[in-house]
Amino acid sequence: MMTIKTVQATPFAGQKPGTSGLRKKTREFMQPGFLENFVQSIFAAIDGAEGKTFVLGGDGRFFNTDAIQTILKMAAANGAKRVIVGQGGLLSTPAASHLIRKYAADGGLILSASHNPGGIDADFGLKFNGANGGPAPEALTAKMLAHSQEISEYKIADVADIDLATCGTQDVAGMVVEVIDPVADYAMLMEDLFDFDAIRDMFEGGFRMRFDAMHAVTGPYAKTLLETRLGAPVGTVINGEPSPDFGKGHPDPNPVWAKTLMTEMMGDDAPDFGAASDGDGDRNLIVGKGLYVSPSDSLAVLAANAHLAPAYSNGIAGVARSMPTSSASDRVAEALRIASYETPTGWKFFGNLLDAGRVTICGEESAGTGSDHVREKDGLWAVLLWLNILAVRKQSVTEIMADHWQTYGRDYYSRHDYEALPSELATDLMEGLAARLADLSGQDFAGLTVESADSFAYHDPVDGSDSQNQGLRIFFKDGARIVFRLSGTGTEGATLRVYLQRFEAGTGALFDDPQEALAQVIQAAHDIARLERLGREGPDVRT
Ligand code: G16
Repeated sequence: MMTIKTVQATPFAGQKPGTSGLRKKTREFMQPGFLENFVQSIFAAIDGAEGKTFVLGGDGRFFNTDAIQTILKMAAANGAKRVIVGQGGLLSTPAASHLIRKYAADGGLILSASHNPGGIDADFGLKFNGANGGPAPEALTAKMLAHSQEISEYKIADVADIDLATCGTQDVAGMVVEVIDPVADYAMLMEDLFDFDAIRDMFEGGFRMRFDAMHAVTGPYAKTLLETRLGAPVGTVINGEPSPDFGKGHPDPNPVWAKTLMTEMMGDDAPDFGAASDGDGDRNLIVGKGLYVSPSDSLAVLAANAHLAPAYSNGIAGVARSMPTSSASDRVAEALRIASYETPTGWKFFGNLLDAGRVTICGEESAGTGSDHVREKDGLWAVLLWLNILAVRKQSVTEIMADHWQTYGRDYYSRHDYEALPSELATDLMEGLAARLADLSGQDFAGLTVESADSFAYHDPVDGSDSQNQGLRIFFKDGARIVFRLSGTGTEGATLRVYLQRFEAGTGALFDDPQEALAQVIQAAHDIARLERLGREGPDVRT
């Protein structure tokens, strides 16, 4: 006879979801009651779990399966009807988004701290996605927080652990648990979107690719899609076994953390195309032979060429980018005479635009690109769209970039991150800068004259909601821009992000090193924010 236990709960401080769900140190998540309180708060925020269907899975990091067991038992105790869970507890974030939509679930719980390292001394995270497959909007995360602050009890079924290893259906305290192959539905979706025959022919013709799964969740997805279905040679996918600590690595697909791939791609015998994805499979890195493609440029190229893939052959409705992302995609939207939108950082802000059919493709400087096929950014989708474009255009990545920049001009772009700063110092710097914004116009820094400065606010044109204080923007007379913003995904102190951008016309120097091309803008950022106050030699990460 199964029992439903009602357990007394005391609120925890610090259950405020950030840019993408609740991210904390793993040990904090493992404290007795911490996960339980937040899960109960999610259920409360969506007016209960009774009779509902959820999708559940994570990126395989340390504590993933323990957390899944707890969530399944809590879903059962709260009266959920059915939970679809990835075999072994695995689901990439885009695959989870797809399953929510495909099986008309009421939502999904996704366990990941994305690109942050995994392990008992690293990071863990949990986010809730709604029935459209997208991350909970701010109004919903505010309800979760409110409930977490006044929680007095949670419910959990007192049952044995559920078998996650075998695909099939089980009954857990009256709730159906369906363990499914995490890859199958997603792979079918990708086959619908892209010209697999053209890509297969390209591989048959000797096209060489390297995909670094970074010991994270995309390994099984990439092997199935690239090696099994598209015929790329075995070994195309490296680091393809998900591991709880990502092989002790940092599963963040940027030139710093994907160093092995970058070194190979810059070498003499580099493959034609290189790519990587992050912990939960929603980010991507694109690199050609000897040429790194910045995420902002990748978004612009994908928007300009999407019509070459079957799913977008009738054109795209519009493009959205997060504010700190470069203006490269705006130029494409203008040329295509389609709408473009500028939203705050966070994929959740794209959901309404996608649902309303105002945009088809979205992207962010933080290495996320995606389309209306799901409501998350999607790493392998971006890689496959690139492959589809390469297969149709029969050109190298460098040729495609050269053509793109000659047509639209190049937005030289880089982001400098200062990580794990004392929170007070970072807040102080931002507040001080915010207070000086109004006086900056007309002032010169490193030879650049400020034209205007503001704190970015967003008015959602679909639901009318407003979001304030989304980053400090400084525009210069020659079209350069600097943005200062504090990250909302860190788990230690504060991370200051400095986003740097400068436009070069299509007739100018298009292949300079971005750090050199941006030297003046970088100096201006230092002078304006007096970055020497951080006491650092330089940024921890330059994208
Ligand atoms: C999340 C969000 C993205 C955001 C990124 C960085 O990505 O979904 O929209 O751009 O964090 O956010 P921040 O600058 O606040 O750290 P992910 O891949 O970590 O889920």
